[in-house]
Amino acid sequence: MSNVVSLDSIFGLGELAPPAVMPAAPEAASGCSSSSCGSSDGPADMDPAVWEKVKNHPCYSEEAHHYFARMHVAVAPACNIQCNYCNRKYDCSNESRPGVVSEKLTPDQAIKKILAVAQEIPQLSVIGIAGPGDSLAAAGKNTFATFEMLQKKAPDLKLCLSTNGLALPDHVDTIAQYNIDHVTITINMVDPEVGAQIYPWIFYKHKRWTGLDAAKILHEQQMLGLEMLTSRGILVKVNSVMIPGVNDEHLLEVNKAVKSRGAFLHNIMPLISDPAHGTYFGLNGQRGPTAQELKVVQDACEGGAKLMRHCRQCRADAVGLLGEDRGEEFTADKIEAMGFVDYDDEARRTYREHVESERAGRHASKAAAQADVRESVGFTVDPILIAVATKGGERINEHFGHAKEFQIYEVGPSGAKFIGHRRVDQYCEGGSGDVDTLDGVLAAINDCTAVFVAKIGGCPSKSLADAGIEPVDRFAFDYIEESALAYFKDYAERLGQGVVQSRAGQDAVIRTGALTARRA
Ligand code: CLF
Ligand code: SF4
Repeated sequence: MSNVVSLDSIFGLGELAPPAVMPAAPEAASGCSSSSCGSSDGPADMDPAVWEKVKNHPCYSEEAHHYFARMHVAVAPACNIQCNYCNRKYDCSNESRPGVVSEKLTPDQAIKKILAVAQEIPQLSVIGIAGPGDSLAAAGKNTFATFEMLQKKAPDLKLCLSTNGLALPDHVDTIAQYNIDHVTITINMVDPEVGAQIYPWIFYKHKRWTGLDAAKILHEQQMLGLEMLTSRGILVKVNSVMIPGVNDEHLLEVNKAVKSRGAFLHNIMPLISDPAHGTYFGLNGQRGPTAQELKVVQDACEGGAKLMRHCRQCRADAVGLLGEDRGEEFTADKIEAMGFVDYDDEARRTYREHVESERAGRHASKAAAQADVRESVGFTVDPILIAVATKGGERINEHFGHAKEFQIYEVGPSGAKFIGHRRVDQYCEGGSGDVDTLDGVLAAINDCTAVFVAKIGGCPSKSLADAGIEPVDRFAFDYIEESALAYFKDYAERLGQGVVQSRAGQDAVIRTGALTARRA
């Protein structure tokens, strides 16, 4: 496979008409724009040094996740705590979906794999270590051995790690020493009473602790580790698993506590719970939240620590853009067959230059589209949700029947804001659609007013329309946010005429099954 660097060829944009001409930028934009909310902050909203660190990191910048890929290397098999949502036979739920066993790697194998993947995927910008256990258990030996080598072999790749935080204070100096600029801590509580319902035990200072004692130690270590990292200028993202009835309301307090200690982002993720995973929660009927329950908690946290809403809860050996997993292209035997791969960053550099120039133009066109809506619609119409079929590049460039996830945007007078994604099974396999699968898609986007696609057949179009969700293909291959705002303007007009109805109050199902999306 060659190293393709054009955005058009990477995202398959060239097969269709060029995007519509975007409106000119207004002379001045004010108020909350889509690029000034949450993790979608842009260069105008932050310190230039921080922007440099996050602009190509798909998890730390919502905008970057449309363009850049991450790769996890599963070098950390051990764990020092037990979470009630984890079954140790499977991957770490902190940064991955349980239920799929990883191919565990030694640091040497990991480096070989990273160099091979970096040559094949020019979008690759970040290497993360997120399990399958805890990256800092067992003294973080494999984690740091991998990063030490990687720093020398491929210095253009950002280093990122994820931890439950128990051992974090012991390793902050090493993290700083290896220039690991991005650290995720999973913090599900700041009250040990809540923690005791999530963690049956921890292993700390050569001893197993249970109950409130365990939760208290974990909490103190997490807070200390967070403070130590942020005081050194290391960007910290906090992941929280939302467990209805256990910590859902409590997450507001978590948000405040991590904000006051300097966390850069807060990522509230839905609990993945299924008896088939064999977890304590799964076996005891603990459910995960619905889409609207998750959104209510996330919305309540707005104004506190900035929220990340584009997490895909990826596997500990995930490879590719968020929302896709190209891991099967890079199994150990395939890497072996590729032979020795040397470091070469030319394709990645060229790709980053393309992205940089494309993104610069986008900020103005988004602001212009938003100003147009604000002027013509005002704040008289409530925001709506739309689902988008996309392969990346911030464009509507996926067919309805090929989508394995839909990106969800909230669109209104304040702009178009990415608020999440919904995994689905692919409706069309081998040229024909499956009715049962379509029911699953409808359930996943049931709170949306419209679904934006590059193309859609007559049959699913009718089912969507019957369910009250408008299929929209007139923006095929255009940019998402500008198209969403143009649609909202038209929707507001039709709503005023009584031609369409509001879908306020609908809820949708978050699918907890496997992420099996693969780039065709
Ligand atoms: Fe990996 Fe995590 Fe780094 Fe990202 S993932 S270690 S910060 S490079 Fe990203 Fe995946 Fe969500 Fe994690 S989408 S699970 S937040
Ligand atoms: Fe599982 Fe990760 Fe929790 Fe350890 S920290 S028990 S590996 S979810």
